[in-house]
Amino acid sequence: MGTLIEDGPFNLAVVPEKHCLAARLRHDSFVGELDISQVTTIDDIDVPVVKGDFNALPLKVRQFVAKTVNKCTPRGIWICDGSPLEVQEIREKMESRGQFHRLNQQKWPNCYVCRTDPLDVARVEGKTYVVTDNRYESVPHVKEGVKGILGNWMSPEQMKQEMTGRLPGCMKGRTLYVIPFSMGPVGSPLSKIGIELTDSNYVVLSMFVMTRVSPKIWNILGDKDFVRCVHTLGAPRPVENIISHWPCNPERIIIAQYPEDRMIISFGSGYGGNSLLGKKCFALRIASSIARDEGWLAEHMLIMSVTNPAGEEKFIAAAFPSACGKTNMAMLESSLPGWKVKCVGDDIAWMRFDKHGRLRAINPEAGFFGVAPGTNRKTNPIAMETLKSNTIFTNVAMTEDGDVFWEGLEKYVDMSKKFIDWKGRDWKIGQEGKAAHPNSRFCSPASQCPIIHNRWEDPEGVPIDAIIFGGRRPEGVPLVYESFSWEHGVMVGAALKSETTAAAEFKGKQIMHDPMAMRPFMGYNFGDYLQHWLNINKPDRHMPKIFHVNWFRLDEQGNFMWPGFGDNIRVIDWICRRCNGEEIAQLSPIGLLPTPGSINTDGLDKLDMEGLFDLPKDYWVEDIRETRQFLDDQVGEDLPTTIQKELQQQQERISAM
Ligand code: OXD
Ligand code: MN
Repeated sequence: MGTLIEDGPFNLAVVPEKHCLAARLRHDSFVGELDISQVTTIDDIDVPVVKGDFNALPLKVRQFVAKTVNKCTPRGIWICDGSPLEVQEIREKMESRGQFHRLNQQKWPNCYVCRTDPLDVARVEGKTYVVTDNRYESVPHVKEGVKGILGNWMSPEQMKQEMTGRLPGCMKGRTLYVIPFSMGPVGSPLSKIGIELTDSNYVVLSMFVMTRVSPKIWNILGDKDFVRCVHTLGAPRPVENIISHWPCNPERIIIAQYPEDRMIISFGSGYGGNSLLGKKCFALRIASSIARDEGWLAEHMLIMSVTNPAGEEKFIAAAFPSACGKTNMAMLESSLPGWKVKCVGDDIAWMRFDKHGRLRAINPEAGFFGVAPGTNRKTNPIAMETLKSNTIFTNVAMTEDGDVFWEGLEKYVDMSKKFIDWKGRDWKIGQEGKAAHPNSRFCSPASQCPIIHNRWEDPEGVPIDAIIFGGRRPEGVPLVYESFSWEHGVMVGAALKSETTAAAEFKGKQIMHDPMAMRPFMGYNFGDYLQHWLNINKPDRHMPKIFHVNWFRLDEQGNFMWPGFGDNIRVIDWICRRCNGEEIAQLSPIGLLPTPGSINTDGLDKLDMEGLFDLPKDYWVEDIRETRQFLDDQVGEDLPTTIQKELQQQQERISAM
């Protein structure tokens, strides 16, 4: 039995009973001794409210706060309103405590640098768990003896133990901030509400940028459900040996997603995706699970629009593993005259079909949390414009006179100045070690992006014409190919691989599988996820075409074969023309390749186009063998038969090459 819910203007979805609110909140591992059903006013809890009106909050929020307060024992409660005044107040406090370093305010208005403990610099995938009663709700049946890499599962009982060992008193001496936020435009039928409780003021200011924080949330909440997010640095006061004024507890980090309860508890890290819970934890892990139940998609994808010189606009959603240049692509500056690119989002897409069968996408976020190193006026001039004001920089370097610096800006900053590196030490060019951490970030409001699409907050979403998968593939993989069908495209996504980057805890360069670019962000069994992708293909829907791109192929000397960046528009042009049905594609064993000359290379220095599309047989024989093995090992019996068939057929085509 399910419950019929209205999920936006387009669809009615049947939500399985177990995912309805009344049946949920079973795994509440931090319920304390307090009987929360008794909490109705501030008099029922012991902790003072420093800011805001606790009694005016919806009852279920009061109870959620009360539970957390009871367990984590902060010294006060601060109910955020996200106003400029509040930002200023918190910022000033952070500056006076040495947590924020002011940049030259003439040049960088309202911009600050924050430095973290060097042990807290990236997402910690190994300590991130999906918690469900049944293990196979969360992760696939891996082959015996294989370590699964498509998510980590923990039982509610074990997670309760883990949390019981961590949460009691974990906010002692700190303020608990209550952040009401919307993922997606406030009030849009495609949006979802979250409440994050955190003891980190850095998280508060970053959430103000990355999500829509507003007291309006209390009014629209009504009897709607919300995603419960609890974040703690895990560093109760007094703390000894705080490094860079960044309290955290790296040895004890644990991040728990409870999809059945729509709840997140994150302990020990203040950094990025570990602590800004609206981002990866909610908008991908929890949302992908909600999306499965409600018949839509929550994906690790940028959203952009391109308009050709004839004025025809297309919207594209593109999935690339972390730090493969999604932000650069979303803000591409066309090298071809007459093309216009507009950005809707750079990291996450929520997509669902409307009643006309068009796939509509919104960007649930309100800001960019972009990797700084490598960003400059050549690689991403639009990002450089975007981050000029109201930006929180984390783990970048500074110059003595309040400029920011990171690797990639050498040509744009006076290198004779004195520098302070991301650890706060003196630094100069040529010395060993990087000035900025490779995963250092800028956190900037999306509204400041000079090419933000005027429909980026359209509550209806934008209509997606093409879906692109891509990764860093130094060898063997052509610049672009198109899938034969939706099913083949899902297989192409499932087979996605890329060279590892600094966004997570991995060391060294290696080609890693990152199916659908969702490996670190899966909220439920990856086999079921692929089946969900297959299921959404219905005869009355306009299914977008699916493509794969690789900007990163190297020649024998180790040089990039394709100029990339603004010239990627040439590939996008081909993709758009394919969406219009132009006959500019030819069959190959792995998909449809551009016919010779169909990619516009006018004005480019001589390129080895043949080399860019070469399919070395040995490479592909091994690639498909390895991919099948990977999916067999990792997804096992959960791999949909349709995908198994697609893999089999691809292998046969490659063998016959
Ligand atoms: C990100 C990531 O920060 O994917 O967007 O790691
Ligand atoms: Mn990302």
